[in-house]
Amino acid sequence: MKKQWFAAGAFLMLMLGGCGQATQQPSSQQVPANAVKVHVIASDFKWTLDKTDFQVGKPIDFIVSSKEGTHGFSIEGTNISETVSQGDAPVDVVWTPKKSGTYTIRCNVFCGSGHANMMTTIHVH
Ligand SMILES: [Cu+2]
Repeated sequence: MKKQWFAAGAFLMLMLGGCGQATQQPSSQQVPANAVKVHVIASDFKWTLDKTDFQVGKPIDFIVSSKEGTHGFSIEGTNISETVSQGDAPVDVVWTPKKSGTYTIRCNVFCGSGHANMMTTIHVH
């Protein structure tokens, strides 16, 4: 009986460990109330954003979805990386820029002939 409880405990620890890792994913981040919302739509082979100018220190909530294929939403120079597939619910990706400048959003999941050029820029002021 004791052995079974130990096994159950070990299993629970593994589950909790897995959840701990999952919370580091942008998709499960809490979206701050003051975040600026921007809709991002991935398609073959471009990004469509309804906003491209942002402010230093103000959280951005990228609401990312794909209307065509599977793509990787990443921002160069950051650890932001999220895979989105056609048919999936939109994913919240929260990023707070610390420095002004021009940032490149790039696809980091191979998606076909136009993959290498699947990028766009945003501006942080
Ligand atoms: Cu791609």
